[in-house]
Amino acid sequence: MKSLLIATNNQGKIKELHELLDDLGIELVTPSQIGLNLDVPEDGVTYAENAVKKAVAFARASGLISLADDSGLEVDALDGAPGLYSARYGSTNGGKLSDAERRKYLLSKLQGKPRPWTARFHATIAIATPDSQLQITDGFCPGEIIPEERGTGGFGYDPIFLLPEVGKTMAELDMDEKNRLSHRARAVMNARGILKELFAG
Ligand code: ITT
Repeated sequence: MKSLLIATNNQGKIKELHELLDDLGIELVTPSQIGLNLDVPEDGVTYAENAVKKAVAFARASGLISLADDSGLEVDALDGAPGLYSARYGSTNGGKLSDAERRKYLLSKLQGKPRPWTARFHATIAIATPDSQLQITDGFCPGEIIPEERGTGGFGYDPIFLLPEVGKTMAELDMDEKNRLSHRARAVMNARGILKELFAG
């Protein structure tokens, strides 16, 4: 059976993608499981460009069909920041902040700005074959940033991202709920059909 490479080094994404794709009956492998240590520069100007760069680089290096996710948090009061730079937000040449430090940094940027701090998560999924056939899907999840952390699930900005209709932060959702509502879940919904076709033959 051919395998699908989950082309990410983010453990939070790996967990969610497993839950979202395991029922397809396709064997999922991670870069570390196949001994692949690849750090792809994310210098594109769109999520799609970065997702494609990651998917293509991993597919070429592994010889496997590869699925990459490029995602970010867009906060209206910050003109869409951190957006494409969500993973590196607040980082300096001295190093990358932890998830908790980045949440603190984001909240410091919002101090004094009127609430609600409306925001959305955006995920773009790119699927690449080793010969560089490409497919792209997108998903969004609207919500708002809150000043106090709530919940311990998920990763990244989840504890300060409230889904007003549910009354919970992303970090208060269990995995099933997050995987029904999240930007990543919505992007994967559309990717599932593409994967079924690619792995059917
Ligand atoms: P890979 O490139 O290896 O996939 P990464 O963490 O660098 O891992 P991105 O460049 O796509 O991934 O950065 C996305 C960042 O956006 C991520 O590090 C989080 O800070 C944030 N983010 C994305 N999806 C999220 C989610 O579901 N919950 C919380 N934060 C999220």
